[in-house]
Amino acid sequence: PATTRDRLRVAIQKSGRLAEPARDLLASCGLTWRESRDRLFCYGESLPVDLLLVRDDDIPGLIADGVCDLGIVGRNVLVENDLARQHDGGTSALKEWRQLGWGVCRLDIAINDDEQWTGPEQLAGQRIATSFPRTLSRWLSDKGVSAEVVTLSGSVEIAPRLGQADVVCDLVSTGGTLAANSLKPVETLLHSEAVIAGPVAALEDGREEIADLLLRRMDGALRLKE
Ligand code: PRT
Ligand code: ZN
Repeated sequence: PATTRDRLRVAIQKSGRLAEPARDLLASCGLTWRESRDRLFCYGESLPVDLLLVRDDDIPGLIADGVCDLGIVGRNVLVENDLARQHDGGTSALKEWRQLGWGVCRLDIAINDDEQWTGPEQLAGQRIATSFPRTLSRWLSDKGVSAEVVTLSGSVEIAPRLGQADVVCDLVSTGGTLAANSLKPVETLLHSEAVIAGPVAALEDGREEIADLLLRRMDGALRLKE
């Protein structure tokens, strides 16, 4: 990095499922902050820890590029980005520093609920809609199955009804959304939860010390919740 940075920068989701629990967790570590007018940046007052409020999909890239030091993100997003990076010839730049135990969900294959499931080979030649193409492709190649991956950014569960796909690969928590779309889960590709993502390498310019302090407090806060 061209410039030194002596404050820790943590990326969290601006709005969505992980936004509030992430802020609650940081607040339980004694963090207070001042929000910028545009609500994209929070300046840490009680500790030298600033927050960047972004889309969850942007979090791995921000850490990999060194713009942020840590992030709170679903494992599903971290894995997908990591596979994309490997696909582009890069190496894994990120790892999970902590598992947070909330934001729990699965990445599942789901088929029409009136169909029988005999196993992954049944997917051969089928069109599978997903927002996680790399994770799905890796799973398919692990299973030795050749299928067509249809990448959609949202509303994956209605793709079969729209004729865009035969099968879906989507995040599931209660299963209510699948059921409402006459789909049933048949295989799990990934068990996910919110994690603290950070670089594989150590932080620089004294930020490692701040991160240690924050993570120690976080461990305390997470233990209290158990
Ligand atoms: O705007 P931004 O890009 O930041 O947000 P997003 O829309 O991409 O993400 P968001 O807020 O929906 O989810 C953030 C993270 O929450 C995900 O990456 C997961 O790690 C985690 N998570 C946990 C979930 C779910 N549970 C979940 N159920 N993410 C999405 N869902 C969706 C799922 O895609 C499906 O549409 O909820 C529906 C299924 O829920 P059930 O309960 O009916 O099974
Ligand atoms: Zn997203």
